[in-house]
Amino acid sequence: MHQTPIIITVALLGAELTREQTPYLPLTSEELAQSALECYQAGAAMVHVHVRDDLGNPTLNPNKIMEVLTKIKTVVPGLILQLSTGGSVQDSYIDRIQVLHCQPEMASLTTGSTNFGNDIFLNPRPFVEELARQMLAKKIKSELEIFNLAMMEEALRLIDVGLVKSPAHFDFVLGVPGALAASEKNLDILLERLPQDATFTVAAIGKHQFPMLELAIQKGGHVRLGMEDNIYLEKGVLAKSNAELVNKVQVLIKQHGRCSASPQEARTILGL
Ligand code: KMH
Ligand code: ZN
Repeated sequence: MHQTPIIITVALLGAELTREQTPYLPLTSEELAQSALECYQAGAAMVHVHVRDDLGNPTLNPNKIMEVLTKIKTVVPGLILQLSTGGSVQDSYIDRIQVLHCQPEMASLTTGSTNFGNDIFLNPRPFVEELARQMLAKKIKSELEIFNLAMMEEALRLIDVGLVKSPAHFDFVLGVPGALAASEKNLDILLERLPQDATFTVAAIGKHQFPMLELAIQKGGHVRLGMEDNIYLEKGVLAKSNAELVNKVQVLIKQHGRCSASPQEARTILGL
C-alpha cells in the first residue's frame, strides 16, 4: 500500500498545440497564470511551463519566460514551477540551455533523441550533459524525461557519473508517436530499472493519459497531465481547462484511497 501523497504536475500548454486544435489552450502570461491557479485550487502541486510569443508561437525568449514565471508566482505563490528545456523541435541548443538563467525551481531534462511524430527531438549526449551540469551548478532539480528505453540508460549513466543528483525524479512520457508506446508492459520495464531512491511520474499522450496515470497511481508513482499531453476530457469532448483534467485525475486518486500532494508536500517528496 503506497501512502505518499501523489504529486499532480500540469503541463499547461506545450510547444506544439494551437488554438485551432483547442480554443481552450492558455497562451498569454495572464491565461497561463489563471490556468495554474485553477489547477492549484484543484490540487496540482507543480506546473510544467512552455512559453509563447505574442503571436502564440513557441519561444525561449528569456524576457518572455521571466514574464510568465513572474506572473504565475504572483498569482499562485508556492506552486512548483518546472520550466521546459525541451522547447520545440526547432529550438537551438544554446537557447534551450539559456532558459536556465531564469532560475526555475525545476526543469525538464530529456536524456536522448527520439522521433517525435514526424519530427526529431534532438538531444545529443554533449548537450544533455551540459544541461545537466548547468542545472547542478544552478541547483535546479531536473525532471528526467524518458521517451524511450535508451533514454533510461542515459539517465542512469548521468546519475552514475554524478551529473544528476540522487534521489532523481523521472517522468516516463509514453505514447508519443515514434517513441515508446503507452502500455503497462513498457512502464514495468522502465520501473525495473528505476533506482531504489528515485521518484517517478507518468505522462501519456492522448487517449492513453488517464489509463496510464491510473497505473502510475497503482505502482507508487505520481501523475503528469495537462493539455500538452492530452486535450480531451473524454472521447470527443475537449477539456475546457487544464483544471478539468486535474479534477478527473483527482477522482482516480480518491478511488485508490489516496490524496494529492500540496506544493509543500511535493517539495518534501522531491527533496527540493
Ligand atoms: N516540445 C517537445 C519537443 C520538454 O518540455 O522538456 C519537447 C518537450 C519536452 O515538450
Ligand atoms: Zn514540455
